[in-house]
Amino acid sequence: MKIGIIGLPLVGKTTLFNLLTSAKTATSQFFSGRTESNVGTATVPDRRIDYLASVYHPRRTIYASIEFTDVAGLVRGAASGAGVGNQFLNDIRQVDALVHVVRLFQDSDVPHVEGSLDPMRDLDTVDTELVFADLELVEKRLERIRTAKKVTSAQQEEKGILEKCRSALEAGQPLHAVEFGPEEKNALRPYGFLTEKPVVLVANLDEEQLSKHDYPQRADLQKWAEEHGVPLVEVCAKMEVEIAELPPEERVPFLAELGLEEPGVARLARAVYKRLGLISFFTVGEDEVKAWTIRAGTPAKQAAGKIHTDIERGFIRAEVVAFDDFAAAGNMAGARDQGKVRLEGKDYVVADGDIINFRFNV
Ligand SMILES: Nc1nc2c(ncn2[C@@H]2O[C@H](COP(=O)(O)OP(=O)(O)OP(=O)(O)O)[C@@H](O)[C@H]2O)c(=O)[nH]1
Ligand SMILES: [Mg+2]
Repeated sequence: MKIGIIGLPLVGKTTLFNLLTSAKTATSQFFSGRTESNVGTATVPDRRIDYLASVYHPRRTIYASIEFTDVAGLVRGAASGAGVGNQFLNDIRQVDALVHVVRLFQDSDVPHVEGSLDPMRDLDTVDTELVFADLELVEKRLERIRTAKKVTSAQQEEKGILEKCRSALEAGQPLHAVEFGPEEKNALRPYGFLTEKPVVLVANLDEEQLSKHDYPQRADLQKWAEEHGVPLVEVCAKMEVEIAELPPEERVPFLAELGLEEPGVARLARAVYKRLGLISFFTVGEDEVKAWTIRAGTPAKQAAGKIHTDIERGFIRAEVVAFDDFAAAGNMAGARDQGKVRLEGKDYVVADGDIINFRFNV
């Protein structure tokens, strides 16, 4: 899975990126003018995998992972060239979701691009720039069709869809708010329109705000998030980077002091999974304990295809035990004795936390 990190300049995007991917990319204290993107992989923490690894002592323990791309900051007017423009957005056209970082932290050493703290305004500024960026792409494509020597019937159809996009975007409407049929959706996919992508909102707080559970416009942000079906995750990126640099056994008490039960990456990953309708199932053994990411609602046979197409093709049955049942029994033999290991057929809908052994025939 791929995720792009967006927001105004100097809101803590790269700090969050470093936190998520354990990278050490330099952060900026002034407008840097840099436009290169940072790409890195985050491991998705999962206590269930920790537990399974403690039972099996496998040679390899493989957590789910997410690839993050951290881009430059978008400023008001970026579409007309302000700041460093918006061409860098092309680096995140193919991501599955966006993490939008808004600044809440107060720090007189770090200038705010708009001169004052106002997360609702900032949210809107960035969203507006995304609309402009998509509109630019639509117009470029329409222009290409208009100037083509010969317009194919496929292009004619595409033109209709693009015009529908254009009128929505011109009205300031993001594409996720437009009704598209399944075929239209397919036709739009290769473009990677940014306003079509699911969003997770990250409020980057300072320590004081986090410990007080309060910050400017909190209620407005929560209301906005709820109305838009967008998860809101509160982090203190800078503090959490510092905590992540401590030896593992010292991290928990520091997080607890901030009122956090687990690191930001775990909370963010959960929000992303939920927003995208993703779940995990596990495969276990002495060789490997591994988490697999699938869409909720995926049938067993198709889930097997995640592991290998041979397993999907030769699918016979799935031996399934729910993680909680496994943990209550302590091991597979115990779960079996308690009758918790089920045999499921190809249409069984895999549940989050299922431990699965696929039986197949090649
Ligand atoms: N006080 C405080 N400072 C922070 C926090 N998060 C980031 N910063 C600081 O803000 C500055 C900008 O952070 P970056 O992570 O580089 O921000 P950015 O959004 O990537 O900035 P651009 O790439 O220039 O758009 C750095 O000096 C960070 O140390 C925070 O939670 N609290
Ligand atoms: Mg940055």
